[in-house]
Amino acid sequence: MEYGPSIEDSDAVRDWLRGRSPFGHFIGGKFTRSGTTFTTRDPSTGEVLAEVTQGGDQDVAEAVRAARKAQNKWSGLSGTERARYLYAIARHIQKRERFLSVLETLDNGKPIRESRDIDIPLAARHFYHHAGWAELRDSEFPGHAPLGVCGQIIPWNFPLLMLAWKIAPALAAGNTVVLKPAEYTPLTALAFAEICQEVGLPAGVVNIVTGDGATGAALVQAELDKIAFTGSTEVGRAIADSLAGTGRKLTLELGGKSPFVVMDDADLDAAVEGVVDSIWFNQGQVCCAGSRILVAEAVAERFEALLRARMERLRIGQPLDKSTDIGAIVDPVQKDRILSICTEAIGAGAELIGGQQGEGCFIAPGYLRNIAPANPGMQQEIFGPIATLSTFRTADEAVELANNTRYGLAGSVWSESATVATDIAARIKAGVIWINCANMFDASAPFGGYRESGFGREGGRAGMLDYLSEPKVKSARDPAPR
Ligand code: TXE
Repeated sequence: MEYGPSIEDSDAVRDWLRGRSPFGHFIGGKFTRSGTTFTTRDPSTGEVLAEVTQGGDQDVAEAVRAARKAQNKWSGLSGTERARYLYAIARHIQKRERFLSVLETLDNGKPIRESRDIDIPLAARHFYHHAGWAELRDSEFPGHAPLGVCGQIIPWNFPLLMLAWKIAPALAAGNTVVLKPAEYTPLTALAFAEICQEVGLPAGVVNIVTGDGATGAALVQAELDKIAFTGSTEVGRAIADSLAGTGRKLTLELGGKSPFVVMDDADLDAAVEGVVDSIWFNQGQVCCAGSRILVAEAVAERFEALLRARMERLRIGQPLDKSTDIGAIVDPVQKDRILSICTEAIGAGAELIGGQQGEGCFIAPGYLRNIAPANPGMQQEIFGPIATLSTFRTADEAVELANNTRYGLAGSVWSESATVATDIAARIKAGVIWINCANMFDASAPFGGYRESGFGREGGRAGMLDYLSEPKVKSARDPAPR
């Protein structure tokens, strides 16, 4: 028997889509009638998958009202009762794992191995983890209260997983939510809405409004208690500006240009495999991708030869094929963005190895070499399967290059010496540093950035605090306990 989703499973998903398209929003526990719609496509073929409703101010207002109405009751449930819903959601995600991974791959273009082994299991894991926090809220965070109604705007690179990162902690803390998925990938969020119905989640606790940036902007302006945004630095900055002075809580998880530092004593085979996991995972459309490879000059030639050989063995192809390593870029607009940064980088003197553009939304993996620190390819987030490769001579130089960025989301260090690795790791300014591994996630490990990568944390205790109010301090005049 074959393990995991196969191409045949896509028939069941297509039937599901045909039965529901055009999709409405999910507000107050029900799907609304569809309105003006937009199309979502399979980027690997251009096939239309479904029509989805473009949310306007009215839809957003209705969703916020539904969330507001549900909030007191939800927050007033005991931790155990809230946890029971989160456990049920986690189990239902697992039950529909095959279906959700095929749906995610169709809508996003990512290889099925990744949706099956990473996106969907981690989404379930996030709900399991936060079910625990729901039970512990009152004992672990005495004096804190839920914030109220949270608006959540998510990107298209990990659609269901980013939804889980946002919704699970919000609900565990006792908030209700209005979430807007990205316009390229709204489908797993709508399947998730069905899961909310299946587990009998009280109406209005989770609301999903689909649409583009204008819908997101309408959500930011609505009567909310918090906005949690993951997306581009530009939009994050605009949101922060528009909320200035409103006193509303905001967390931003933005772009990155994370360093991947290979010291001269590193296990080079392992480091090359790390590059595959880091920049060629999800076609490089990963906020914490190790997109700047910095390698010690003494081993650079050997490392590059290994890297090139490994890169040439990666299989580009149909995302639903289980042997595919590199699937499709999410949309032609994103593909053009990637190519235009590469062209700029080449114009500024860099040499591109690999990175050929294919038909449709495909780009082969590649890297830019002979690239100066100020080259736009070194400074801008390419958000595609193209890394940069440069060398350093000393540890200090490695740290200086690693920190030569406006971002500060993640990084990784490769060395066989724990002393060397931890010393470098401590000096890199980033929210997460991995040693001898990359892109490792766990629901209990807080994730988030510094500088232009944003602020706030998702996951674990720190992530819970971002969905709770500041603690109420007991006044000195309170009577002493007897
Ligand atoms: O992002 P946008 P795009 C980076 C990456 C990528 C670039 C552009 O470099 O190439 O951003 O991608 C919603 N008010 N990242 O254009 O526009 C939008 O509908 C409120 C890194 O897709 O930021 C979607 O739901 N919301 C990133 C979400 O914001 C608005 C992941 C993200 O879209 C809005 C994605 C507005 N004015 C892109 N405009 C990461 N950190 O992982 C758009 N949106």
